[in-house]
Amino acid sequence: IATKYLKDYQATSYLVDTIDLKFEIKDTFVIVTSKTKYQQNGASNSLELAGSAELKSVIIDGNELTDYKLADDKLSLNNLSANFTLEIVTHVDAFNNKSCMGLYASNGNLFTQCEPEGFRKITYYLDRPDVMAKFTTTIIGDKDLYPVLLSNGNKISEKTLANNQIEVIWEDPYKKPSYLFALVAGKFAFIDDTFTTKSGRKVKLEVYSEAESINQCQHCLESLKRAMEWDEKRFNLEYDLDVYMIVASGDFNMGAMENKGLNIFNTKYVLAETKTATDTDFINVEAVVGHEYFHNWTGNRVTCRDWFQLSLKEGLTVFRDQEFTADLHSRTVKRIQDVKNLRQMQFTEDASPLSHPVRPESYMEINNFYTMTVYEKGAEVVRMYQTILDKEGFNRGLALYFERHDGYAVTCEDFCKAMADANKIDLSQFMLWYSQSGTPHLAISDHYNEATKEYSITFKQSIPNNPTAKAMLIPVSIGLILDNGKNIIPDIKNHNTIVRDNEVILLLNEAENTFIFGGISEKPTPSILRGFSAPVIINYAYDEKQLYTLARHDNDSFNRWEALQSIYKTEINRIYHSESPDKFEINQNITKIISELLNDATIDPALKALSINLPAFAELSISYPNTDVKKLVGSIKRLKSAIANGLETQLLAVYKDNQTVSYDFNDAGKRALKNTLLGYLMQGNNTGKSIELVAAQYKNADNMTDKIGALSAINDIDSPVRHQLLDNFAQEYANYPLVMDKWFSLQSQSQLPDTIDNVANLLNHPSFDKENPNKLYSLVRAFTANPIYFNTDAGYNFIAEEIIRIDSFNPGVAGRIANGFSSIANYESKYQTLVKPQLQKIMAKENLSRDVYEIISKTLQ
Ligand code: BAL
Ligand code: ZN
Repeated sequence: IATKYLKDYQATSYLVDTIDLKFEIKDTFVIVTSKTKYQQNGASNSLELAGSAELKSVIIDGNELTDYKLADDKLSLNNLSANFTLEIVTHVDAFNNKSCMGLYASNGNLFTQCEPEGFRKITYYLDRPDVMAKFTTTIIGDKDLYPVLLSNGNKISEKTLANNQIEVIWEDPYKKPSYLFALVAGKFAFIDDTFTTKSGRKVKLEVYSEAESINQCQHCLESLKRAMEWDEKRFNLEYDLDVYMIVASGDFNMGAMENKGLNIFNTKYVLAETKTATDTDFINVEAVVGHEYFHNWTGNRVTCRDWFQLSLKEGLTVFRDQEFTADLHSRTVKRIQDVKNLRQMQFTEDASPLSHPVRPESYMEINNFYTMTVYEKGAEVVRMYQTILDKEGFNRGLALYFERHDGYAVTCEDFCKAMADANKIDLSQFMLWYSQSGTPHLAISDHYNEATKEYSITFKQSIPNNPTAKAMLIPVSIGLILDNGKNIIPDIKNHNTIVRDNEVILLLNEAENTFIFGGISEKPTPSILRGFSAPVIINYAYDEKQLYTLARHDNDSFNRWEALQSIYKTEINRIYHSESPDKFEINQNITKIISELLNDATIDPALKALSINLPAFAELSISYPNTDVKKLVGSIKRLKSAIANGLETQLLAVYKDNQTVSYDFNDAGKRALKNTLLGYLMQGNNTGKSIELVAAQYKNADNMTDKIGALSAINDIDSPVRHQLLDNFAQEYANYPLVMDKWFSLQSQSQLPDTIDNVANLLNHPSFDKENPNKLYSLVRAFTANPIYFNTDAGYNFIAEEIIRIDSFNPGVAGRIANGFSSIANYESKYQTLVKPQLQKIMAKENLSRDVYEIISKTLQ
């Protein structure tokens, strides 16, 4: 299997002016006719087009060609003129396509997914992002089967033909690469509204879904309006077509897709109403609607030159959606959630055999690079520009980026250069964030000079799994705190620092940097990496007293949370290394500070919930070389039950105080706190009483958050109540596929001993669908995050068999599940011994996809 390299990039020998597509939907297949105008670009008069659909005819400037070369999914054309029109007819087997890539059917409706390389499954084309063209799309289908026919841009004609057929023509006035092409055909209901842009243009907004779920679409439509308004206010970016459409599909590999003017979404990120969606679902729908909308500028108007640059649009757009959520809800809560996610998913990826830079230098299958590193670390990289340049400077850079590159396919250098030029600074060292893989570590030491009243702090940067890495530009936001809890704004003596409002940012740029602060009356406690100003791991030997000072007095709310996390991590580490973890007596200062926190009326309940949440196994495991999986899971559990027993009365009282009367989304924080506390109480000794609480909460719940909260709390407890509630839930929501996904996920996460058998049996549950991506993610992929049961012979075998089964119809989903094997490299060697034959079995599968081959072969290395 060939590897593609960034260094080999070459422009194409021809470019495309226009492409006219015609889709004729027949009973068992779709006839696609593409008429493309090509124009020479350089000296070569040969052209290679990517494609894998059944090729029926090739016509160049009206003359049928018969001696074309078709091999390895490529159509080669030679001796071409400088300008010519190529007409290609293909037959697309859309109704049997289970890969959810290209043109495929889902529940009788037709959808496309072209990013990154799905367009080649439809016709033969220069299917790469640097070939941008104007698209016109004609769709012809049966009026009863396909009353709704949609594509990108504006609808320019609709008419009825003979034999009950309708024909609709769409024209997209903006040039775009093929990955942004979309088509939808079928029976849908829709809701609509309008949005008037800041320059007064009235835009039609439409959300489509199957009729039975259209009453769950209003939140999506409202979220779209909020996103449009926010992007105008925050970044001065306005929508550019007459209509914006979102269509929900129940079969979709990703979350959603930003096709120009016609977003296609996984139902998971469209449908949301209180009875069936949790508070988190509501926030996620809003965030994903925002994300796809924001792509209209960052991705569509300015796109990527090649797929190595994927983070150019994804990192930037994730940053934009994170800011959208932060501006609309709690900024601190959002930041903490994003950092938790980064640590659990991206830091682990970066510590695994699949570690790669934000801009990878090579790939076998680009589908494998829609990763946490490209998306989430990419977003952190964009955030650092803003941290260094401030909001105004960042906005100036972004404006220059659009001024220079609107309508073009560009690179990460172009983005960096726009930021640098707009602010007249040199950011060349910053580019290392795109090319160096691995999480940087900062070893930090400090010194206080009593005589001079100077405090100095030294940072040594390194990337442990990338020893040749060069020193990067790392912005470290810092504060100093005195023993009495006072936060001081220090007088800084170095040049490479930024002092802005109440913030001091140190710019690390060498293997070792020292910063000196004057006028400090006593040895302070440093509050380092405020707001998580860079995606790094810091190592500073805080003593216990310092951590409690930070947890109580740091002005930076993120670092108050972070100090508590460090307190928990220290304790978990002590338990892990103790003689008998089961009997370990925990430090009473922990229960004391949690008690204080819960009593503090000034702290918002959502933040309280996050503050008492212990760090997850995935996040901790990377700092335990040769992780003893069971011991680490047990150590976290031990801390949790000790807190539950130590504070039982108070936890119960706060649980009761945070009951909500009738559902209001604004009480989400209270629900988060209440459900976190219920989870704690269930881990305590008073199991009987806690089970009663769970049963009562489940019974009285008027919203999905509280139902799931109750089920999660009892999910690891072997009690008949657990079975009753799960059965009751399955009956009530049998007709709600997204809700059943939660039910499958819960069971795949359970720590009860029958979990593996149960998960395997659930594949045959009537609500399960062995070919549906959401179902496979909720049960099979979710199981790879169950540390105790996935990491067993039977667990590895189950996942390997599923990967082999799924790979034959949906390599994209199989590849995503295969990722679950990568973290094992950090565990005790017995796990590697167990998993190896399973990985070899996958490698031996006939016709193994590129997707799975690449992931498993790298994991095996
Ligand atoms: N472009 C793929 C889906 C997304 O990131 O929006
Ligand atoms: Zn995206």
